[in-house]
Amino acid sequence: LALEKALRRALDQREFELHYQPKVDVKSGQVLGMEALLRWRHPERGLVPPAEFIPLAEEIGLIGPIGAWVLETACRQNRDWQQQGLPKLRVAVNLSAVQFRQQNLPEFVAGVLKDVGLDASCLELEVTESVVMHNAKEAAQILEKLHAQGIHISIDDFGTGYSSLSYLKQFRLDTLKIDRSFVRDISSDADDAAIVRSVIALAHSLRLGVIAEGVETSEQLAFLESLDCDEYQGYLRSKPLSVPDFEAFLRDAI
Ligand code: G
Ligand code: G
Ligand code: NA
Ligand code: MN
Repeated sequence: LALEKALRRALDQREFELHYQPKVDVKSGQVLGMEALLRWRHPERGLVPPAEFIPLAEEIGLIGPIGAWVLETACRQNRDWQQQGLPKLRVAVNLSAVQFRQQNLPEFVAGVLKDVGLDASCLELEVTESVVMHNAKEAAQILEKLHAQGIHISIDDFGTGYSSLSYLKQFRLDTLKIDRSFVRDISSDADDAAIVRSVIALAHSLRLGVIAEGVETSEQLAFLESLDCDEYQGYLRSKPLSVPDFEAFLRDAI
């Protein structure tokens, strides 16, 4: 209950912040974009990771305003970086199940892009398989409306949900994100290597991009390159960084 009270106050008290982790081209090492990751700077508990408060936020109906704040903040930050002369990158925002089903999501996102003045092509939305699988018909319509604006759509944690592959051809998608649990032992575990190889082939034959998460070693990266993976994200290049640290990272990277 104390946590619930604190969470209700957090937006007003400006206790949320976004950290950013780069998405990198496997072959060239070029930074192509970044994922915005929500953090709660709690006055006593310190930096609280999203897994510890997003389920509660959904339960008590706070995910709407929090999600709106995340989307607006990430879009505004990206526009600011572009105005500062940094390269035009795409920012990825995570959507939970409740947010994805909120009334008029496509119209809401369009309004934010317009207000902020950010190209739709500079926004990516990450949703998990279970989010889109639940009521696939409705999900297909939402994704179509988002995609029609030029927004990129990624399937997060690909391979970990209970889903049928048939949704891949029903939905307007751009990228599959291979979950980091498959990447961890990729260079030593033949089964993980086979799964990752298959997901990359599947993505490419459906003309989708593919990004590997949780890349921590140059050995993993070399293996992913040999499998023709397009992009990667992970501690090898950078952990998620605060705004000033990510800015310094970007200036150094370009
Ligand atoms: O940042 P971290 O690596 O701890 O993220 C843990 C989980 O929290 C990830 O699954 C990520 O998708 C989710 N997450 C991070 N930021 C957000 C956000 O702004 N909104 C939602 N719905 N989930 C987020
Ligand atoms: O949305 P998703 O659940 O995939 O969120 C990404 C999570 O993975 C975040 O919590 C982020 O901090 C974490 N992460 C990002 N890169 C790495 C990495 O290289 N190794 C590990 N263990 N975690 C990572
Ligand atoms: Na994500
Ligand atoms: Mn993920």
